Amino acid sequence: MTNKTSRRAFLAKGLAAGATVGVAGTANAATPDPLITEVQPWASGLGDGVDVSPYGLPISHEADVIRRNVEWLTADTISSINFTPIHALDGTITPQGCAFERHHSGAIELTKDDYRLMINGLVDRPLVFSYADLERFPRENHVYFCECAANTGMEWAGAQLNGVQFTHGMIHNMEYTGVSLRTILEEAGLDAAGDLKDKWVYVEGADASSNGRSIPMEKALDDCIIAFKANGEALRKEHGYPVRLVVPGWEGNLWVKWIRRIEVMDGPVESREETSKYTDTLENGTSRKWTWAMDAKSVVTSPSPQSPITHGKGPLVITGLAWTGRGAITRVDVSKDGGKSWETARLAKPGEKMAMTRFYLDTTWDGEEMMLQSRAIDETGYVQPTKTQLREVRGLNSIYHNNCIQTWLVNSNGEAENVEVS
Ligand SMILES: Nc1nc2c(c(=O)[nH]1)N[C@H]1C(S)=C(S)[C@@H](COP(=O)(O)O)O[C@H]1N2
Ligand SMILES: [Mo]
Repeated sequence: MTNKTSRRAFLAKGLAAGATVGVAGTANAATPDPLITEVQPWASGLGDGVDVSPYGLPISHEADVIRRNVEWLTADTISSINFTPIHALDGTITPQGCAFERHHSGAIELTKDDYRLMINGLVDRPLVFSYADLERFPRENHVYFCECAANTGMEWAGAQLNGVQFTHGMIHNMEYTGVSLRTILEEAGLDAAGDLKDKWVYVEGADASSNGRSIPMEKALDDCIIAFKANGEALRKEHGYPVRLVVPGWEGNLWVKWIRRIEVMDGPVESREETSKYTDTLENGTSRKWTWAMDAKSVVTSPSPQSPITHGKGPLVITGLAWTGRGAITRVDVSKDGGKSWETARLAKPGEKMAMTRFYLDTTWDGEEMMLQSRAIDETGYVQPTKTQLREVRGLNSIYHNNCIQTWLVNSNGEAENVEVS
């Protein structure tokens, strides 16, 4: 029996029995519901005309679906981070208005008129592009996730933050429109660079921090995008308006916002952002560097601490997100018993490269305690590790690149909390 037919059978049974199980659609038809039988205020007058809100905002009843920060994490909000409310979203596209922000020196305001993009170094023709110049090159559209390398970084030592927004919300997934970095590099000409195999590009932003990072030429020529639109509209100020770099599958720190300069070089710069930061210190005190790709990861977004079960026993939708920086997600498994047994979840769509995948487990809950976990598998065959497996390789000194399996303990009231099952 498929999930769909079993659910239909359940609903039919509920209706026949007079329905006390609390599923919408099973209300007793013998008791009049004033919401149906009485003329309501919203049907007794007229609604708003068009243009009451020339650019629409979420309805006030959804006012809690917002980015949030964790005050004690950083000294101030200028060099800080906030988190996407992934517990309250569905599908895979993150609306820009609630997509997490990470700034090293605050979000700057640049106009399209003031915008310049320089390309120099080992190129045939150093060039400067205005915003209008960029718009004249052939465009591409792609959906990609952007995950900060520090996502889940507070969970290394044990369960810490009580909500998936805070444990996993340093991620967003948007459709980008822009010009491929390859197009721009070829416009400047790469003959001067000679053999491209060991060449790099150094990219920096127009903000005070500059957030400079080195990227191997192979990646620069592969799939990076000089993006000026996200989800169909201009980038928001906080995401790099008017232009940012998109580096599919690689850590968010490389996605330089307000990008102002690209230098073709014969080696990496070893900037602050790729030495003292965004490296992973191992148990023996040495650090891994150039850990660019985000490994396969997944998390149950509901039920979760900020999204408890409120409807009682019966049909329950367990859902979450999976992603990998090494291609596409091929399978997600869900466990209700802390990883002892697993069921394969339903993917809303086949996994797409370097983009988020939504999964569902359509199930029945009888009020039993659950230790909910999810485990992602990607097209390389890589399986998302347990916390123990990750610690065996990485020790306890790391912050970045924590992709271990997350556990939510759901009690008989449907409330969930962050617990460690290693
Ligand atoms: N110019 C510039 N680019 C930047 C940053 C920055 O502070 N300045 N922060 C980086 C980091 S660490 C991350 S995780 C991503 C976050 O992108 P977002 O703010 O759009 O979510 O941008 C990256 N690009
Ligand atoms: Mo980041």
